[in-house]
Amino acid sequence: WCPGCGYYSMTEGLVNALTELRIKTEDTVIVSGIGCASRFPFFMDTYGFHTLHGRALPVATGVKVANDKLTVVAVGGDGDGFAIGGGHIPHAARRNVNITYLLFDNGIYGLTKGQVSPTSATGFITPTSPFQNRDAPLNPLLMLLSYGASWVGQAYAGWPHHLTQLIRQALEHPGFSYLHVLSPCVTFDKTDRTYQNLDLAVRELDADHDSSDMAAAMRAAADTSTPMLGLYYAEKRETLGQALDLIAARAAGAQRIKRATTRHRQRKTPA
Ligand SMILES: Cc1ncc(C[n+]2csc(CCOP(=O)(O)OP(=O)(O)O)c2C)c(N)n1
Ligand code: SF4
Repeated sequence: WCPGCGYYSMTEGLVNALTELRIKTEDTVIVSGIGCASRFPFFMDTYGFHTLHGRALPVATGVKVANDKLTVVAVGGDGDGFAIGGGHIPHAARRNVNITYLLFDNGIYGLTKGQVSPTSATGFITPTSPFQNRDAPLNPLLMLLSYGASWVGQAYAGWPHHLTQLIRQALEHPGFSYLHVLSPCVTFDKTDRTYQNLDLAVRELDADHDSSDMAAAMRAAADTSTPMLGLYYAEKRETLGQALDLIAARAAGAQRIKRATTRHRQRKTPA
């Protein structure tokens, strides 16, 4: 990673949060797609999986379903998550897979040297948009809220202590937790999402923000003029793991009834 990249704060934040929660390295799996974030699993002293571009979430879902005891963290950039991988987010969210997704939004494709991404600002000039980007950016927070994510928060790489606390809360949440992290790409964006600009733009969510109120969360997410940091929304509901356990128990019960009925019929049938 380039010196000053927001990814360093994220690594430190995740290490600190895992340490504070006493989650063992051997019980942790970091899953990445492709992009600068795909170095993440290599920089952590945990298990890791460097998957295909945009495919961190389905692989992370598989890891969690295979071993529910693991703490599974999917990591990726805005291109990985909202361009090529955009079809996976709604399903991980609505199924409430008990994993944490850390999305590092630098508003650019960093690894491939600075093209526009789905969250780039209109008017942004890059090698692929020399006459300014004309596309409107997506609103990831609003998308995640409407997809049914059970925990949605926003942090900033320039506020490392706040970031650590939000990562910790996201890890503690029993369900799909989505943390959107505003993170400057210091090498390929010298004009828009810089530390200088973000330092002036961001602020904390209002102290009286009610994170159980979906409408309030959506109103805050829709206000893109001032990116607000903190926990937007949280609810507790059945996770994918719990749903699968229930189905397995029902299937086992159905098998027992079927076997008992078959035995009963066999006993009653005259030889
Ligand atoms: C199937 C496929 N298509 C395209 C690419 C090229 N590619 C690699 S990373 C990337 C975008 C990365 O951007 P982002 O996810 O925002 O991460 P960043 O590098 O900015 O952290 C692209 C388009 C690829 N590796 N694989
Ligand atoms: S290219 Fe940008 S996002 Fe990638 S490591 Fe360098 S500063 Fe970070």
